[in-house]
Amino acid sequence: MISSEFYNRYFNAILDGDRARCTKMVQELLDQGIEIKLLYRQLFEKTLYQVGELWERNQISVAKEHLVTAITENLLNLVYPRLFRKKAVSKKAVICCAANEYHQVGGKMVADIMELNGWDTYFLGANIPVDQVVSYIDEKKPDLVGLSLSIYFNFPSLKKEIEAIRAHFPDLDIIVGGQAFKWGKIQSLDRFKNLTYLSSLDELENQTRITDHG
Ligand code: B12
Repeated sequence: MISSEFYNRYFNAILDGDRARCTKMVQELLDQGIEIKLLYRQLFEKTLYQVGELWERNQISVAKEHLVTAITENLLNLVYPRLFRKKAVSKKAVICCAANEYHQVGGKMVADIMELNGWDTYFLGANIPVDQVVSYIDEKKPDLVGLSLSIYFNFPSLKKEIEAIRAHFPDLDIIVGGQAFKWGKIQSLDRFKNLTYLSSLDELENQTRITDHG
């Protein structure tokens, strides 16, 4: 649990653009052995959601919002050495955002949490053209594809992407998630088989944890 006092100090530092201070604070939490999921939800995600609200109300500039995101993406790299300590499960996942979707931090967290659970992940980032995703899947032959969507008006792109993946890989498991689903699963996805909407990193972990290492 991250205390509100710690959070407030961190939030002020990141709004102030103080990357060195934020790095020190996150390193402190990592040295104390904080659970990564908790760090992601209670520090990084909470900060970005709060920044989104401030931005929406015109209380911070676009420049500050960009800076906070850039610092957060940088801080995610501090977690990197912790990601590969788990026993491998011989499973591969390709994670990315739909075409025209530029919000990539959530997808990166998804890839990291799966990596922590032993998966080999390939995180392609934001705004990937559909044909590129399909050919990358063909190259890597993953066990699962994860698609992140933040903006509801990008839903047609997501659907197109799922249709293209399905056309080439009819049985491949697909998971979807992100803020575009905050009112729940989107009904028109029901027609796709082997497609699961996961509402949180906890659900992701439960679904993708492999107990049989054989
Ligand atoms: C940073 C940011 C941007 C950056 C993104 C840069 C980057 N490198 O990612 C930039 C500047 C590009 C951007 C652009 C826009 N943005 Co913006 N942005 C944000 C902000 C502040 C933070 C996003 C973020 O990283 N959140 C933190 C992550 C960790 O949260 P998350 O994505 O929800 O992910 C978590 C879960 O959802 C889940 N998850 C996510 N994906 C997946 C996938 C799977 C498979 C699973 C299992 C789980 C899962 O796991 C994560 C961890 O818990 C948000 C505010 C907010 N509430 O998030 C607005 C926000 C998302 N943006 C918004 C808007 C409106 C826009 C623009 C339309 C603005 C504009 N007029 O241009 C454009 C759209 C661009 C596009 N086409 O995509 C709105 C969206 C409203 C809506 N729901 O439609 C928000 C909510 C701001 C607001 N309060 O209004 N944005």
